[in-house]
This record gives sequence, structure tokens and C-alpha cells, in this order.
Amino acid sequence: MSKNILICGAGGFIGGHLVNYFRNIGNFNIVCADIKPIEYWFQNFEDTSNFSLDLKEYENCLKVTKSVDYVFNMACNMGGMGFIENNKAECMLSVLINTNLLRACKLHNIKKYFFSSSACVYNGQKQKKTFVDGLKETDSYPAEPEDGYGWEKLFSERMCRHFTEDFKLDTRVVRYHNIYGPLGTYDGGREKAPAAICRKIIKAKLNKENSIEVWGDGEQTRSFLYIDDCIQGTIKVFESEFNEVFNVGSDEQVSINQMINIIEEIAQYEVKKNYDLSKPKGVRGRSSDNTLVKNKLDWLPSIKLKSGLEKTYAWIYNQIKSGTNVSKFSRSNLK
Ligand code: GKE
Repeated sequence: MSKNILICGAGGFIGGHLVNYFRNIGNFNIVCADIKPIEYWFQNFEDTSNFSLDLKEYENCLKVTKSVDYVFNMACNMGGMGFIENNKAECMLSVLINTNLLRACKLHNIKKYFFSSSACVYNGQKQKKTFVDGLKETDSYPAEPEDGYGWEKLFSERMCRHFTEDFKLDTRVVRYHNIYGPLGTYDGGREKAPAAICRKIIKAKLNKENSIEVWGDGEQTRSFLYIDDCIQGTIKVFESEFNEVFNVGSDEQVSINQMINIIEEIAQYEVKKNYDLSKPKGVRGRSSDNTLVKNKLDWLPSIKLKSGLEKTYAWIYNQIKSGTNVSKFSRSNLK
């Protein structure tokens, strides 16, 4: 691969880890762009070119895509169910980021473009019960994605495909299935379940409280992919010659109650669960079918949920214990 890479959303969770991946390989000129002020980037580095700007603006997309060879679009306004259920219009405005980046990449003859889609594109009818069959890439049609966020991701996937078909822009698309790990959001309303439950159990333990609030009845099921597997899967797809959509997710499906039990064991602290059925629940069951990515790219995730949660719990525990009050990982809104 040539040297010049642009990471959009570099100030966020997956984006920050992706920047670090390329830094550790070395020999790359890395351009980083994010809407957040740089002091709020989850990870920022002196040896990358850092731009705090709004990629919904075409002019900004033109500015950062100049003289780069490869572009990763990890930028969107998103979060766990607590955020995407209550910010549907904001999530859909992320379509401006992908659309304007594609236009700018076409103009600048970018060699390859990567778009981070989501399991939220999958048809809701296939996610109506717990411990569902893993979702195959073809299960996104007939289309019935998550309202707001899911529709934007599905539309933007198609935009990538049409830029390849009509303008020969080489694109790669993956659907992430609930990525978790250190250096991600764990408070403030955008956090997803793994970090949220870690935080709740840590705070209960530190405050000697004996219960936590759980959204829904706890029987809903998910699979969760650890960030290191996410980065490996991302690179595998990006470096491949296939421009069809791939799942990058785990097929280790668990109920939220089962995940809570794992975290209680890690914490060495048991809690009573107060179930709140009024809280955002999302789909009843979701998991990733990894047949396509295994058959075509010979890749599968390797980090088990317990192992990933141990690392995530330890990192969040240190964050909370160190008492960083205005933690950048717990900011609710990014303006
Ligand atoms: N966030 C959160 N916080 N979820 C909780 C909590 C809590 O304290 N307690 C229980 N849950 C339950 C939710 O009600 C939901 O049923 C399940 O955990 C997972 O919630 P989540 O991690 O916030 O998000 P989802 O997997 O439902 O949806 C996410 O999927 C991703 C792709 O797999 C989306 O919010 C996006 O982050 C993304 O598309």
C-alpha cells in the first residue's frame, strides 16, 4: 500500500484504534479528521496531521482528501440504542459525510475507499426473537433497517456501490456488529451495552450499592466484537479484492443477562438487576453469520467475549477510579 491515508472519524473509538494500527506499522503519512475539538479525541497523536472539521461540508472533504491514496470513512454521529433511538435525524445527517467524501474522492482519484456500515441495516423481521440465526449479508433485503441510523447506513452502502459501478471508485464496505473495548465511550448516553454494564457494575462496587438498572428484560441477545478483532477484520476486507459487503462481527451470541454474569465474575461483585422495560431495547436478537468472510477472506474473529470484557472492564475501572471528571469518553453530545 502507498503511504498516504486519511482516517475520517479519527477522534472516535474505532477510528482512533485504526490510526494507531497504521502508526504501529509505520511508514505511513496519516491524515486524521474529526468534528470534535482535538482535545476531545479519544486518541490523538503528534505524528499524524490532525484536522478538527465538519465532514458534512463538501469543502472540508475536498481539503482532507487532497494528496491521499486511501480513505477510511469511520465518521458518523452514532452511539448505542440510548442515542440512535432518540436522535434519528442527527444520525441520518451522517449521509452528508459519506456522500461528500465520495464526491471528493472521485474528484481526487482516490485509490480505495472504505465505508463503515452497521448491523443496524439488517431486516428487523429477522431479529424478532432471542438467539436468532446469525445474520447473513443477504438478510439486509427486503429492506427494513433500524429507523434513522440503519436507513442512513444502508443508503450509504448503496451510494458506495454506485460510485464503484458508475465512476470506478474502488470501495470496500463492512457491517460492524456492536464493537466494544478500551478507549471507547462508557458514559454520557452514547455508550453501548458492554461498556454501560461495566460502568454500572464498577460504580455499584465502588459505592457499595447492590443493584444496577438494566434496559429491557435482559433476555435480549447480541454478539459483541472486541476492537482488536474489528481492526483485523477491517484490514482484511480493505486489502482484499472484493467490493461486496462483509460482516465484521462475532457469532458468540449471548443474552444481556449472560453478559452481566460474565462482568460480575470479572468484577468479583454480584448485583441485583432492576429491569426497566421503558428504556431503548433495539432488536430482540442479533448475531453475525461469518460464512462469507470465512469463505472469501479466510478470516474469523478470535477474541472471546470474556477475554474482551476483562480488558474493557479494567480500562473503564481505571478511568473511573482515576476520577477524570469531564472524561472525553463520557461526553453526551458532540457539537
Ligand atoms: N446501551 C445500553 N445501556 N444498552 C443496554 C443497557 C444499558 O445500560 N442495559 C441493557 N441494554 C440492552 C439494550 O436495551 C439493547 O437491547 C442491548 O443491550 C444492546 O444495546 P446497545 O449495545 O446500546 O445497542 P444495540 O446492539 O441494540 O444497537 C447498536 O448496534 C450497533 C451495531 O451492532 C446500535 O446502537 C449501534 O451502536 C450499532 O448499529
